[in-house]
Parts: sequence; C-alpha cells; structure tokens
Amino acid sequence: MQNIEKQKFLWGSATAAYQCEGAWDADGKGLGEWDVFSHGNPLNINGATGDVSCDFYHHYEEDIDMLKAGGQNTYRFSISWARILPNGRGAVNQGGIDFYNRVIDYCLKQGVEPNVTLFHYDLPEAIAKEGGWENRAIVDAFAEYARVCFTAFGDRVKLWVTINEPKYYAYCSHMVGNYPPNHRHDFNRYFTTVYHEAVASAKAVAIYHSLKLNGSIGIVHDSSNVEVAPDTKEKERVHMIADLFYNRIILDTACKGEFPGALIPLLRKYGIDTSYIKFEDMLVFLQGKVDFLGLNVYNRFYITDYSAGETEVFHNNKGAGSSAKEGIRIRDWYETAIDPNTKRNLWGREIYPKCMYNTLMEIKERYGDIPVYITENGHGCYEKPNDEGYVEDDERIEMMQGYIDYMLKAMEDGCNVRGYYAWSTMDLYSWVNGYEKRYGLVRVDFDDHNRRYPKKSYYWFKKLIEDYRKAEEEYAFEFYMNAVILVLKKNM
Ligand code: BGP
Repeated sequence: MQNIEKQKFLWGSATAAYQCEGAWDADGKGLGEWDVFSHGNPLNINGATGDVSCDFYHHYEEDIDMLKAGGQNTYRFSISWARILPNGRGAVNQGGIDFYNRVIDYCLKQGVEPNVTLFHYDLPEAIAKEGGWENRAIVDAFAEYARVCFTAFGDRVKLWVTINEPKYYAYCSHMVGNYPPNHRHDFNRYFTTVYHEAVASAKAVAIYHSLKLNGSIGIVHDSSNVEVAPDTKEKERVHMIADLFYNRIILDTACKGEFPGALIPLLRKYGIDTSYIKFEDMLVFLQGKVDFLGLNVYNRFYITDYSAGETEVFHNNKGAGSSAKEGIRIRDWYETAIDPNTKRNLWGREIYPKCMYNTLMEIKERYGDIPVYITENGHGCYEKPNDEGYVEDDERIEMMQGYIDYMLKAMEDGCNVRGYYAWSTMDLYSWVNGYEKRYGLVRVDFDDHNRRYPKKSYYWFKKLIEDYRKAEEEYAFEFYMNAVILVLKKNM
C-alpha cells in the first residue's frame, strides 16, 4: 500500500475532523473556532454543534471496516489542528498524536490508503483570536503544525493535502458570513485570507518535500469552473474576473508556482487592499508547487453580466425552509445566471454533472498532466429510513453516477485522474446546515447511539467499484496478451 504511484485507481470516501469526530474536548484537545461558534453564536442558525456528531473518535474502527467491506481502498480525513497543538503552536498534545496514529494504523491494517488533510476549516481558537487567516503570523503557525504532522505520521501517510477549499472557506467566512468569523461582503478580508492560505499551503508543501518522506502532497480546491451564459454581453471580461476570483488565485499559485499577475491591477482598480502581497512570497510559491491537485466537484460557477444593485451573496442553510438559490452579485463585475434547464437541490445549489468533465478538461488544458484526485463529490438531501433503518437514496445514486460517468469520460479523453472520494463516508455534521442535510453512504442514527446503517448508495458504490476493478483486470490481461503476441511475432 505504500507506493501510490504503482497503485490502482483509488476509490474511497471522505470526512473532515470537526464534522465527524465529536470528542470536542477529549484527551487534551484545545478549543477550536467552530467549538466557540457552535456554542451559542446566533448565526449558527440551526443550533447544531459538532460536540458529538457521529462520534468517529470512538467509532473509527467500525467506519473503516465498513468502508473496506464496501470495496473502498482509500479514506480521506482531516486532522484537527487544535487536537495536535491545543494553543495553535508550541506544546504538542500526545493524546491527539495517539488518536491519529490509531486511525492511520487501522487504515493500513485494513489495506485502506489514508489521504490526510491538514486543515479543513477548523482553526484553533487561539489562532482565531490573533486574527486567524487575516494575520500573516498564521503562515508560520501553519508551517509549524504541518511539520509536526509530517514528522509524526509521514512514515505511513503517503497522500497529504495542505488545505481543503481555501477559496470556499474564505468565501463563507468573509463574503457569506455563515462560517466564523462571520464577516459579510468583505473583499479585503476575503482576499487577505485566500492569499495567506495560498502562501501557507506553499510553505507546507516545501517543508514536506524537504523532509523526503516518499509520498505526495497537494491542495484541495472546490472546483467551480466558470461558464458564462450565452446572452452575456461582456463574455471575456466577466469570465476573466470570475476565474481570477474563484480559481486562479489558488490554482496558479499551487500548480504553477505563480501568483496570477492580472489580479493585482484588478484589485487596485476596485479599491481592494493588496498590501499583504509580498514580493518574497513569489519565491515561496515557486518552491511550493503541489504534486497533485484535489478537486471537490459539486457545481460550476455559471454567470453573466452585472445588472444592477449592491454586492450581495445568496446562500441557503435552511434547505426546504427557504427558497433562496445559491449565487452572488458583485457590483460592476458579474452575477450568477440561472440556467432554466438544470435542477437544484433543496439548498438552492445547481446540480450539473457535466461540470465534472468541464473542470477536468480545463485543468488538463491549463496545468497539463498534473495528477488529480476527485477528493469530494456527493449529494445532500433529507432522508427517511424505513422500519429497518435502511435508506433508499436513489436520488443520490442517480446524481453521483452522472458525475462519475463524466469523470470516466474525461479520463478517456486524457485527464490524469487517480482517484475518487464520495462525500461522505457516513452522515455527519453539515456545518451551518446541521444534521438534517445528509451526505453519507452510511446512515447514522444520531438518536440511537450513533448506530450505522449502510444505505442503498453504499451497495451501489461497492458494485461500481467491483465492476471497475473487473474492467481494470480485463484491460490489464488484454494489454499483457497483446504484448506477448507482439513479442512472439517479432521472434517468428
Ligand atoms: C465541501 C466541504 C465539506 C462538506 C461539503 C458539503 O465544500 O469540504 O466539508 O461539508 O462541501 O457542503 P455542506 O455540508 O455545506 O452542504
């Protein structure tokens, strides 16, 4: 299991620390920003917390067993920074190290490749209090944390991710305002955060490479390939700005080691602060190029010309309780377009499987043959189990099959995709949406000791993996036979 390069396609599923672990104050863990937010901030509109969640902390063996029995050979999870460094930096918490050692060792024992993310939204409160990602000091704190993790787990973990969705995280924290520290429409904070995340990620990549641990490291981007509605007047301009805003600030720095130059004049023109951009960071980007790209694929970014009105983001954390459609309008830049031919989920997010293909082809065109993992793809919905606790989630199956078919098509067309992770391994805390919005392949009964029940999608995914493996073997056999025939012919 240790040599990813020689490995077969990885099929697995994913979770994140705050969303599934629970045990929020166990074994020396420090306070996280989400612990504070979920305990009483009025903006936590559904009132749920990750205090217990599905209690992965105590159920990890059961979850990994289930995953393995479902034919999955990889598990993506994240480390809680505050579990490892309760104060964000300085003293290391042995309780945290021990927990992740147990999880990693159990994965390896079961033949499941761990894919480990260092930061998935859950900032230690101590760092948040210093200004979090807005404060340049976080770059060194993150580097210190990354080094502790590489040193403790790098002998066994061969797939690392620095940061999960730097852009979407900054977007929710500073544009939507639904994630802590809950700022709204704040471009200065948004760009400062994204920039510091990009620098911190590049630094962690460089540290990882310097340690020569014989694995690979990447970043996970929430892929929002920009598509412009056909009747848009200023197609090129709109596309260029949105692509800088959404994608290039992360992808160019991580994959090319270059900060997208066009962004600086754009920000200045609109009075957005650029003082945090340092000349010396350009070297950091160059030295911190990723080995692979992780893509969380949910939707595209479909836009048109700005029409009128102030900058506004539209978001729905109430599901069926709200009719809001996910979108944005940025004064003088662009706004979300509504495609009348596509469906939306109950949280107002567009369902558009073809964005999987379009994203992958765009990555290939821009960044060449870089290995890509689909680090998340899934479908959030309300669910009702039958009397046996079984959920028939046909809607999820249909949706995910569509995305996977487009992934396979992109692979046929030359995209270097190495693995796919369903979001999520089991039901878990869906951030501000709470627990009603479910994503798991395995149902969790939060009211009955967190009992696990595989859903219909779990069995569908298992069969899909089996069929894929069979095809892989047949192909390998055919390839081998053709090679034998060729050698025989040559020697005749
Ligand atoms: C991704 C995040 C995950 C997960 C998923 C679903 O952006 O990386 O943590 O939550 O989206 O989003 P949500 O739970 O908000 O519906």
